[in-house]
Amino acid sequence: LELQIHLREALAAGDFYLEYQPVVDLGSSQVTSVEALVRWDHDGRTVPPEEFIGAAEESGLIVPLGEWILREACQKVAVWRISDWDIGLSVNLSAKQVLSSRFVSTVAGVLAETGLPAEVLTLEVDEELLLDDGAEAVASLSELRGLGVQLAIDDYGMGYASLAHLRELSVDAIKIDPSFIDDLGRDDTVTLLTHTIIQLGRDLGVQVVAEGIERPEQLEQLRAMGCDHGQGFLVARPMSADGVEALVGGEV
Ligand code: G
Ligand code: G
Ligand code: MN
Ligand code: NA
Repeated sequence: LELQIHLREALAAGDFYLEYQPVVDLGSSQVTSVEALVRWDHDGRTVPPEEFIGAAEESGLIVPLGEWILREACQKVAVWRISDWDIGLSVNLSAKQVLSSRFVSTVAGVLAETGLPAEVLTLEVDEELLLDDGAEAVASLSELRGLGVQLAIDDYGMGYASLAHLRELSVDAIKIDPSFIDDLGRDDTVTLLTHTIIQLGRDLGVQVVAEGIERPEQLEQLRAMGCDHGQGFLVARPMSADGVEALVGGEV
């Protein structure tokens, strides 16, 4: 409960900030998009989202916090795009946000306000969201997709009935869970499953992003398997907006 009070105060005080993790095209090694990740410095340390997203969901604060995250990230990427940098943006959503009654109008409003084209924004949802409140969530997400927003399934492959989810919700991308990438080349079954997910994405015309790339062999293997995009500490860590600008240097 104390945490929830601190979170509310932090939002009011503007104490949250965003980092951006670059996502690269594995063919060209170019940065094609960034994933926005929320951060909170509190009591002299950076509190990981795992420690506060849950509390924000329970208290309902995730709705205004999520709106702040979306607006902040869209504003930043809209500025980059004005400088002629063709970059996409991914934002993570929690179920509570998607199920809030004003979710669709909030996203549409933020896009209109920031001038960010809908196609530039990818909303990431995990498979859990499609379980409990599936129908309602799918309706809202599909409405946004109708406006041109892209959808991605995050942490793909870890959910119950991962294949069925691709039938329930039309998506533009799947992000392979880091646990698969971690065992890539070490565990034959995992390697085969990863290859199968990449092939599935290709057959469905869905982009495939491998997450949690930490070792050069993983990168090589994913390239050889024809995986479209990659993300991970080996490629680039989550960093400040200034860090992203410095990384891509001349491009901006
Ligand atoms: O950035 P990091 O690895 O610490 O993220 C840990 C977890 O927190 C991940 O599951 C990630 O999706 C989640 N997360 C990070 N930023 C956000 C955010 O802006 N909104 C939501 N809902 N989850 C986030
Ligand atoms: O659940 P989601 O995929 O949104 O989680 C994103 C989080 O994963 C990021 O906040 C980031 O801190 C973390 N992350 C990104 N790349 C790597 C990596 O290569 N290794 C590990 N352990 N975590 C990573
Ligand atoms: Mn994510
Ligand atoms: Na996520």
